[in-house]
Amino acid sequence: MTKIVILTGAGISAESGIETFRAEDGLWAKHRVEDVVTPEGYQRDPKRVLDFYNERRAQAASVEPNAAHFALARLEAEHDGEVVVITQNVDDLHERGGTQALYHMHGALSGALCAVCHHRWPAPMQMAIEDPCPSCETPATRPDIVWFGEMPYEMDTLFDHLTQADIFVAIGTSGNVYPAAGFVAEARKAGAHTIEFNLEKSAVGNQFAEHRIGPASQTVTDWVNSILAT
Ligand code: BJW
Repeated sequence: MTKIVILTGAGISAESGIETFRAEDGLWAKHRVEDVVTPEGYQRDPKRVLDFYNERRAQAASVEPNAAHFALARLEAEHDGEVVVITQNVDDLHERGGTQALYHMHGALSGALCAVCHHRWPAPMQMAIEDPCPSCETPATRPDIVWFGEMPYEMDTLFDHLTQADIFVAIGTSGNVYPAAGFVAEARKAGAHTIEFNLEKSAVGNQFAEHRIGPASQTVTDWVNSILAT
């Protein structure tokens, strides 16, 4: 039975209406990386960081999963083998599309984290720096998101999945951010067939055996249909 491991990035949610990071009009055209996605940026100006994520939380709640999210959920339900989705995205469109075996390696907008005692709780729609931690009561709330210089979540489990993969697929990710950008190399080392879905070849595109160029809603749906037909 074939094990399929799928890495997704911002491109899979783009057709739902969520901005990517590195597009010309993407998030990094409007915000400085060091201001909003680093622990140092949060220390300097926590309100700016909470506002950045409050806006993105509201945006994510206002959109719907697209055909690519639904196709991956159908693959998981109907494929005669294991399907695991690892997402770098912090939105909940995979869950709302029906995917169950899912890892949020960069955290989720739905989570709050205490910067002092590391207690976790569900994030309100609008987070404010005055919000006390429900456990230690310090007003040090932050989103439960992995910033640059922090360790992505569940790495040991993710590497275990990668070493067991028969097929490794990356969808809508630019291949600029590690460790996710290194997953294709891990999967190849383990003997997996590798396929990249993107509008263009990514920064690590040369490492993939196969490319499907085009919008994910179309290319991923076609691929899932072809896998389920065999
Ligand atoms: C479509 C489409 C459509 C559009 N259909 N496709 C030097 C060398 C190597 C590493 C480092 C280095 N210096 C520092 C590092 C480490 C650093 C890093 O990688 N830096 C690089 C910038 C060089 N990484 C870290 O710090 C990470 N932690 C870490 O490494 O810990 C140590 C460790 C050691 C050993 C093992 C393991 C770990 C943490 C990284 C945290 C990333 N955080 C962010 C922000 C937080 C989340 C959030 O707010 O949402 O995560 S940055 C941002 O980039 C976000 C994303 O998840 C991530 C990836 O972006 P993604 O998804 O690829 O989006 P885009 O916009 O870049 O690309 C979209 C793609 O979609 C494009 O290709 C489009 O073409 C495509 N597309 N429409 C198909 N319709």
